[in-house]
Amino acid sequence: MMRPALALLVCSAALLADGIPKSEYKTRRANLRKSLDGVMVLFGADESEDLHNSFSQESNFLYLSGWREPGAVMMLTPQEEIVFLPPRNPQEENFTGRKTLADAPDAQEKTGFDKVLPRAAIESNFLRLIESSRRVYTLPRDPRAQKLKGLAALHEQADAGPEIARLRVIKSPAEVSLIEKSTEATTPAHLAAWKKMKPGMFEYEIAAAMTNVYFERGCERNAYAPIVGSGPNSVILHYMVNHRRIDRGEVVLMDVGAECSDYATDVTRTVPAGGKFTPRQREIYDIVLAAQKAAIAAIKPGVLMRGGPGSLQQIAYDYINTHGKDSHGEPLGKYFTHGLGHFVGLDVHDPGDLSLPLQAGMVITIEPGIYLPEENIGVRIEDTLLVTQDGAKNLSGALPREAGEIEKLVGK
Ligand SMILES: [Mn+2]
Repeated sequence: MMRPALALLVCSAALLADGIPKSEYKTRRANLRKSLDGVMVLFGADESEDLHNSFSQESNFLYLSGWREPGAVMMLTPQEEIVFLPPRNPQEENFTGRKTLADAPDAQEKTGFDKVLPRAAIESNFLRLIESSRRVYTLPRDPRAQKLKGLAALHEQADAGPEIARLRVIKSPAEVSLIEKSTEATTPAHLAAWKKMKPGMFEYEIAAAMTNVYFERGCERNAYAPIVGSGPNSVILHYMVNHRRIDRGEVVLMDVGAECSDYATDVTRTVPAGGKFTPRQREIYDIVLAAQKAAIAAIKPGVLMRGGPGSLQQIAYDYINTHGKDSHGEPLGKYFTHGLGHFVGLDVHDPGDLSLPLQAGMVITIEPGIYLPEENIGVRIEDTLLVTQDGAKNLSGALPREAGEIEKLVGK
């Protein structure tokens, strides 16, 4: 009696290994192909000898195919879609395992492409497809596209990136749940760090305590190198060395997020190392928090992230610039030294045009900060949010932000 149920379970797990149904990839390609005026060529990531990082598929390629084997190439036109797979390389397979071949009987089913050809057929198919095309779309920074572009010297050259980003900025329900999964694994990571935090610990110990939590929950990567900056390091925006010993009386800024099933999240909190903010730290903290709340409250479709009055960036900046002073009595706006946020998805800094009005289905961060090098105080508070029809859903909202709540949890 057990067997049929078990078989069903195994089968659905295989189809939905990453949570995105195969049919969704096909729909994404169909939507992209409709907007093309020519042929798009995309190169997937190649097998690399870099032992520092595990194989990671190029994110546009992954978005359009879900394909996780190295060395693939795709060509898309309004009429056709083809994926090209590399030939067998026994030497490489020794190290990294068997790969799917273009003539494998299940190649179509596995890739989701009706046409699967060997890489040797790239040039002939490209020449065939450009005959009836006006434009050739490639990722301009990809050196592997140069040779094909040379074969289409008289065609108009276009950047594939923005075309794909137009789709990538709006997340499907399946994508939102994967970002939620990464975020839900990141929340307890931050809480674990607060619990463990005490003066005398090293930044890397805190980073390890955090990443352990989400790796144990099945997340395969950090969404970005963990940032744990104490005292003077809290004012360095992308501090990733994590080698300093945390001192009493300092703030510790933790910008740490998981990547689970290829989707990132991005969460920052700043806490007092000894469990209690000094009055000055608390003053700065509360200004950053209020600026973040003001920006989040203003999120809705149609609002601008940046550029112009009424934009979220302006709302956060204005709050910071009209509250508190630096040690010279000057306003604090100039210490908010970076953008208010960015898109999050397959990449932690997901592509997309941040100057366009927000739309429901976008996932963004809101991360104001104040960095005062003269006082060794850096505070950033960052959440990952889904833009909804009438506002926003804070996906990392389960992680406390109020100074009083944080103080109750640090070192306990
Ligand atoms: Mn961020």
